[in-house]
Amino acid sequence: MKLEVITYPDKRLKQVSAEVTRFDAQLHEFLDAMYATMLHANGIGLAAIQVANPINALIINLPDENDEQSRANLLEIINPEIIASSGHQLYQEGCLSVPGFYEDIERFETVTLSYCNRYGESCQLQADGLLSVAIQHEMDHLLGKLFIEKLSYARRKKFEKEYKKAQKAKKVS
Ligand code: Y12
Ligand code: CO
Repeated sequence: MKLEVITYPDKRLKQVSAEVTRFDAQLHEFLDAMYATMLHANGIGLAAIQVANPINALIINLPDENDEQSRANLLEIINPEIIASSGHQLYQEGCLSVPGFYEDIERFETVTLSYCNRYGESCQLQADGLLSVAIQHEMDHLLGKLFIEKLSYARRKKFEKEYKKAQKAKKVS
């Protein structure tokens, strides 16, 4: 099943997500629907809030060396917490909830994460590079934050103007 990805400036994206307490069939069905939705939209990461479900769940599926995404590489991350971080990196980010806009954002280079998998089992993961960026980007969604909130004042103003113009053009076409 495919779900609707909600887009900026939808206020639901500002909600703070709640802890997941039930690791049951309903959660598994929802995670499967998130994956189908993300692949259909050509995404590599998606937080539950982006499909209007404010729970602490996110998925990440980075392409492999052949530029292909597969379920074998799917990370399902529930109730995540960053327990260590170090360094800094700049990466050009995009978001399915902010279509058509990409910008360099500063993030930690390396993060260590504790989280649960879909069965409620405790897991730990250390990530750097693109995976680290994706984790930090998706975890911001769980706090109701979008990457555009990290832009400078001038860049944000320019974004708002360009985004509104693009939205208007989409409506008439
Ligand atoms: C690095 C930076 C950010 C993330 C978060 C996950 N972001 C995405 O998965 C973004 C996907 C995306 C896909 C788009 O659609 C196509 O390219 C066809 C897109 O373009 C439009 O919407 C026009 C924008 C973003 C992970 C790692
Ligand atoms: Co996003």
